[in-house]
Amino acid sequence: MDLLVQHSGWVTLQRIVDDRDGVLCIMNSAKEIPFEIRRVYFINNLDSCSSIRGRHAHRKLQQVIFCINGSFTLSLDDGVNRQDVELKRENEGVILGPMLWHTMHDFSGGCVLLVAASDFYDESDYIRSYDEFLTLVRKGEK
Ligand code: T46
Repeated sequence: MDLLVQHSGWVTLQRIVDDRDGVLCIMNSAKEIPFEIRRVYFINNLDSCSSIRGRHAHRKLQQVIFCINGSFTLSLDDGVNRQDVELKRENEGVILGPMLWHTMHDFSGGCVLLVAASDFYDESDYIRSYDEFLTLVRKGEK
């Protein structure tokens, strides 16, 4: 599926399957991941498929989000266009660039999210109000 929202795109990791059990995927900083990685975090133990995470945008942070087990739906909104993407392949990630409202939901059983981020955690980089997000997008368009 093409990603039509701004500040996004697909990242495909090399996936190695050999004559042993298991699948090996590799992410290289500033190669497949389009920035230097400063932080990696994961989200697991999602007990309810009706849980909702995200619902924010970042001012400057760049991230790539993967679903390394199970599946979930990623809703993207650049302030003009919206798109829902199902993440279910462990080697296919989605870029979450700055100023992209994102929401994660409809988690399958055993779903595990892995995120590579360009910087350390900084709450002041989060936009957690959708109204503020839209105001900032509209200001940026002028
Ligand atoms: C994002 C999506 C994809 C920290 O203290 N350090 C960290 O590195 C992170 C990621 C979170 N936190 C704290 C901040 C909150 O008190 O953990 C708590 C939960 O964070 P949040 O509500 O932002 O979690 P999600 O799942 O909604 O969002 C996370 C990332 O925080 C966010 O940057 O883009 O995953």
